[in-house]
Order: sequence, then structure tokens, then C-alpha cells
Amino acid sequence: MDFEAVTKYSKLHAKPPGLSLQYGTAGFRTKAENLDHTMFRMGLLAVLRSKQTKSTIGVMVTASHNPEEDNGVKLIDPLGEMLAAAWEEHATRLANAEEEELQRVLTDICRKEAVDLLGNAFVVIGRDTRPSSKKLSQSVTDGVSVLGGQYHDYGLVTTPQLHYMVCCRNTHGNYGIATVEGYYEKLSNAFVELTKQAMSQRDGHISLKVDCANGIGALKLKEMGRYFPACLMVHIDNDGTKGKLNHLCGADFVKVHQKPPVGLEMKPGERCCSFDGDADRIVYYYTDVAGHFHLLDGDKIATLISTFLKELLVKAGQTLTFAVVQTAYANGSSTCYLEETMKVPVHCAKTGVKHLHHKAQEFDIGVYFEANGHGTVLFSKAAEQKIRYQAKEEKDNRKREAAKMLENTIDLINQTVGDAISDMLLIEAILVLKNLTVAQWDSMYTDLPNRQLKVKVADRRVIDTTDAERRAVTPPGLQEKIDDLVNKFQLARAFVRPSGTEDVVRVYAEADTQENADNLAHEVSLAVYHLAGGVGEPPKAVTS
Ligand code: NG1
Ligand code: ZN
Repeated sequence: MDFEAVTKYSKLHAKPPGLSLQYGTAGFRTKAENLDHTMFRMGLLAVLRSKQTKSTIGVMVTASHNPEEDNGVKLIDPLGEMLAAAWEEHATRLANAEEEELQRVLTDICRKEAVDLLGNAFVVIGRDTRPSSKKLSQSVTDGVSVLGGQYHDYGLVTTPQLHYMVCCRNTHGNYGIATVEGYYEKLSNAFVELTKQAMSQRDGHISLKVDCANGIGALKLKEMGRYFPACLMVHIDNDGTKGKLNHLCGADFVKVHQKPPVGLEMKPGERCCSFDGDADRIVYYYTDVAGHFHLLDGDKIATLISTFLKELLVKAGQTLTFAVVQTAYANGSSTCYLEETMKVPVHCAKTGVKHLHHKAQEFDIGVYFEANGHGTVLFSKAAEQKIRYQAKEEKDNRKREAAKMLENTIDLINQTVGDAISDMLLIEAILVLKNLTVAQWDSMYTDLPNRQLKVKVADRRVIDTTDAERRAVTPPGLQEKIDDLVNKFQLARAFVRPSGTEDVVRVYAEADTQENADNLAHEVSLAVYHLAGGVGEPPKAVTS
């Protein structure tokens, strides 16, 4: 390693003294002006990871649904998955090392991970549309170059597109062609194959409004429009020409506020959806004739997709293990519907996509979604082979057709990570195939009223949780207090956990009515404030 060059270039990407960041569930994320050194260093780290795995590694510059002034960076591992946990720790140490410690930290990582410094390194880089992203991604390439790594800069891409590229490159084209055109073609072809018979039997077209959060999703969806069949009419709103990124729009805004984004006009019954700022999350919604807003979040999406897959598996006569993975934030009604009506096993994982992803990998087919709309479906290698074989060789026409549909679903879904574009196309296909309106889909089950709040405390690490974050172990007395409060309400549930991306404690509550959910959430917030060292004014009652 040429330490002299590293030291020289590192000074050009100097770390703000005293600044300390953590590689959390979403990588590094903070104000863009504090990230230059982190970007350079993640370029260095990506080279080491690439040398160690002898594979292409991805670096995505984005802060997803966070405000435009923020930015962030995430590394992508060889099969398009999130960075391995041990390397998250290396990332944190490297980002926080003072200049004079840099050499020691790099040497230490190489020793611990047995990195062969003579090996080759290849890194692919992508970025979202934030004004700060271009310069920050150049700092990543500086880091890659100084350690002698090669790179390809994909420029403006969605987060899931970069995950797809990494997977394509490391599977030698097996997963798809590693270009945006390759991505568009793969998904569009699968969508056409999946829907063509159903579309030929009905009049009209599929029409949908998409709020792109004024982000990268708008650019990429526009580009992809050329590949869509004529029957698919996607109307793009919040395309970045007028509004600000993620401001009063996007999947996170719609989910958290449970109201429509600005900049999108909805007629009763019209199907609409919102992407987040880097297009790895999606939620659907509509208003009814009475003007009421209905949100179809990640739980409703998981339910629709798993119902569809389960029906196809039964038709094809395939006996594959199948499960849905959720987090504690999943609405209680969705879990109940999946387990009791659908008879699908449901597992609860800790918040953060990597936890859901790992759990879903335990099954032949694992559907995972966070309530906020991030999710996908994973098919094991063996399941994929069985399905592809049956789609070709099965003699029974009905079974073969079902297997073919499963095969097209495999090709339509981005298995590397949650992908708003891919999820949207799969949902649209399922609605056509099952001949469902958005209101019919919504009526599969009724969400329990719920409320999410945040509490500021001096140190959120005083809260430790267990049982997939559903119970608090510390501070003493907090869980008992929550249990007492929950017992005062009907159909109630509540939990608290420290956020991995913001300096707050998150509170979630659900109950039989909105008023009760709001009251429970408020009382639990007060318990957190009093028992976990709240700062500032005590939480105020919720006014819905
Ligand atoms: P934190 O801040 O740890 O709650 C949030 C989301 C996660 C996940 C990450 C990464 C909620 C309640 N939490 O995590 O689901 O998406 O951001 O972006 O929505
Ligand atoms: Zn995102």
C-alpha cells in the first residue's frame, strides 16, 4: 500500500476534527458538508473489500428519504447485498480515524481480513440527484484510485440499480446485463411476459400516478418509459423540475404523515404511489369517493405479493418453504391476516433491511417488507432451478403455466434489495392478473389505527431491546410501565427502540381507535421521557 500517497490525498479530504460518525443501518448519513473525508475513505475501504472478496464492490452516494442538505454513503457487497457486519465496524473506525491514525487503521483491517494487497480491485459507483452528490462521488473515486483500484462510475442511478449492477458483474451476466438498459429490458420483458395474456383479455390500459419525491426515481422511470408496453401508462409527478427533494412528498412523508404528497392530484379511486429519494421504497394510496385517504404500505404490499405467490405455488404443485418476514412496525392486522387467513408463517426481524434479508434467506421463498415500503422477495438457488425446470418441462398445462408465471416473477423482482420500480411493476402485474382495484386490494384486511412518535433523550443507547426490538430490557422499569399502559387499551401493542439513523427514541403504538393509539403513543413517550433521560420539554399530546 502506498501510504505516502494515501496520506497526501487524505489531506485533500481532511476530516473535520472531532467529528464522529457511525456506519448504521443505512450506512453513513449526516449533513453533506461533513462527509468529504468519509467518501474518500469509503473509496479506500471498497478497494480493500474488493481485493479480499476478489469481486466488484459498489459504493452508493445517497441519503435516501432524508432532507436535500444531507448525504450519505453505503457499500454494496458482491451479490448486491448490504455490507457484511464486520466491515461495518471497519467502516466506522476508518471514517473516525484522525489523519495520523489512518495508516494504522488501514493496516489493521488488512491484517484482520487477510486482504491480499497485490490482488485487483474493481469498484462501481452511483449517486442520487442531491446537489452535493457529484462532488462527493468524486471523492470516492479519489479514494479508489489512490489504492490502485479500477472503477466504473454509473453516475445518476437509483440505489437498487447499483445493487443490480454489482450482482450482474459478479455473476458474469447471469443475473442480467450490467447496464441501465439491461436493467430496463430485464424488468420490462418480465412484466410483459407476466401480463400479456391477462392484458389481451381485457380492454383498456393500466394507469398509475407516481410521486417520485423529486428524486432520481423520476429520471430513471422516465428513461424506462421507452421500454414499457403501450398498455402501461405511468404519470410521473414530483419529477424534480419544481419541488425540492423529499420535501412534503415521497414514500416516507406519505407513510409517516398518512396523507398524500403535495404536487399530485388524486381523483377518487385513482391508484397512486410514492417512491423515496433513492427509489428503494414504495407505498401506494388512493382516496375514496368520500374523500378519505387510504394508505397501502409495505405490509399491504407484502400481503398482496405473498397471496399471489402462494396461489401460484399451489397451482404449480410446488412444495417449497415459504415465509413472510416483517419488523415490529408491521401492523398487527397484517400479521394476523397472513398467519390466520393465509396460513403463511410470519417472522419478526430487527429493524433494518439487512436483518430482514438474512431471515428471508432461510426459506425457499422469503417475502420481506418493512412497513415503510422497503422490501423484496428472495428465491433460493434450488427454488429458482426447480421453477425454471418446471416452466420448461412440465407436461400438465395448468401447472406449467403457473410455473412460467413464477419464473417471470423471479425475473421481475430485484432480489438484491427493495426496489420501488421493480416492486411497482410486480404490484401492477398482480392487480391485472387478479383483476383487483386498489380499493379491493386495500380491503384484504383493515389496518389497526397506529401512531409513531419520536422522543429526544440525552443518550438513546440507554434503551436496550430484545425479542426483535419488541421489548425493552433497559432502563429498569420501562418495559413494566409500557405493559401497564398497553393493558389499559383494547387490541393494543406498543414498543420503543433507539433509532439507528436519527438521534431519537422511536415510539410505536397501535390500538382499536386512532384516539386510543394516539393516547397510548403519548403515554409511552412520557414514560420514555421520564425513565430514559428525556431532554427539552416533555412530549405533548398528539392532535390527529
Ligand atoms: P431507524 O431510524 O433505525 O428507525 C429507519 C427506518 C427503517 C429503515 C432505516 C434505513 C422506520 C421506523 N425506521 O430506521 O425501517 O428503513 O431507517 O433507512 O421506518
Ligand atoms: Zn431509500
